[in-house]
Amino acid sequence: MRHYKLIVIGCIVLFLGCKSTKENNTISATYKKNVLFIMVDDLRPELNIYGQNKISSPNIDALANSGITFNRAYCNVPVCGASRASLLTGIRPTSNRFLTYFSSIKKEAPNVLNLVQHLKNEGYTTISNNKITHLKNDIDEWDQEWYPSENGWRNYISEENITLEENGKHGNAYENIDVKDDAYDDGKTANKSIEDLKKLKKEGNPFFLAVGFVKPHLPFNAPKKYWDLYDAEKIELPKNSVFPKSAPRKANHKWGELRYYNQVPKQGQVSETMAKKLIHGYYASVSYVDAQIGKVINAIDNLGLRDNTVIILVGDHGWSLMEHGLWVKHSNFEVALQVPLIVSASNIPKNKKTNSIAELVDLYPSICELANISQPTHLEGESFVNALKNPSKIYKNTALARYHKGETLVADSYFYTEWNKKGKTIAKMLYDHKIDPDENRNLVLESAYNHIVDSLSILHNQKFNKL
Ligand SMILES: [Ca+2]
Repeated sequence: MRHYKLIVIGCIVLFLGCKSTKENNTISATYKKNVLFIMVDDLRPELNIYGQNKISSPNIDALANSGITFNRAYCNVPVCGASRASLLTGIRPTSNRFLTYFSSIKKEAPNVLNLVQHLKNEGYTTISNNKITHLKNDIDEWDQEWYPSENGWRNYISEENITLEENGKHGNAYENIDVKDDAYDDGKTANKSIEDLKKLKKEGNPFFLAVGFVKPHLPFNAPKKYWDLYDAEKIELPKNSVFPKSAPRKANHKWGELRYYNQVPKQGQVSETMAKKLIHGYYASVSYVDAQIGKVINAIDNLGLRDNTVIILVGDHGWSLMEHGLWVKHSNFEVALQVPLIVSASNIPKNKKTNSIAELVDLYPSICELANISQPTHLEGESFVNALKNPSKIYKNTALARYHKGETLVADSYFYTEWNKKGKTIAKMLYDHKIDPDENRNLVLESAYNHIVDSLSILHNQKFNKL
């Protein structure tokens, strides 16, 4: 027994001694995994890995081949600022928190231990490159918060667009000119991130490198070579390009974000020519950002960092490219709620997909578990690491999302949304993705589904009333 005690004391002394030596950096760096967190603004899962085969994205495809793709990942609110604030604090949007473009972590969750602060407390070097929070300086704890320019997000290069902007207007909703990748901000962001990785490797501290690419957010500005990947004649409109008669009016919106741009009509649908140009521009922007993602991941590989780095690629919400006659995000349809989510790490399977549901609020606890650090008790999501380790098993089958008063419950194949006002339900819609994956047939209007609507409504109230 005495011998055992001596060994324990010896180990404690050795451990404490280790903590004060420089070698401990190596030990903790091995134990605490690095995280490369790639957030792509407005990237919907219209990618080859989701069986779409319309967009050229070889680097995202390669990342998926090296890890797990979530077939069913959802944002908790389809608005940039609110979605990112929820993700980075690990708490859900509610009827009075994280609702808009301007949602602020500092103002709306000032006492919540955000992910960056937590990682920093755990000894991480934390860097934000370009758009991670929507508002600049909304998290004080970054070791570095870097932006490629001070000129705002729209980042035009053509004389026509710059002149429009100088005259107080928005430029066009897209730009196709023959420039190098780093003429635009995302190319600069990739270059900066590669330089960071070189420095971070030398320093040897565990790191959280958050890289926020701003395409394919409007305007769809991408170098010509990415536009040239697509034949404009072959761009197609979605099959359901008209707002469905059975959907409630509450589900409709005016896609105001797009209407600011030059030549976009202030009301009514865009012309077919413009619709196809917008879709082409979105595809080109995704291919452009895909190339930048590839550069950063190649740097991870070339620096020998892959084994000890978790790579996460995620979008902040979905996007409508004329489905239901709608554009932009800002709706409760699945196309605005679903996000791409890929995780690659040395200790999880490769080239697999999971149908287990993930929500963006689950990222904070999942990052903690993947990085081997503690999970704060305030977190409202749950770690999806089990689904990474065993992708064929369903660990979670529900998700919650809200857009203003519209509250969506995803439960298995059902997508059920309610709008409530002063305690009364004023509109609802239900889609069953087994029979209607494009959400064109509102089952609330069909009596055969009354019992399902009733039970989903009860579950919806249970889930949302807790928030
Ligand atoms: Ca966004």
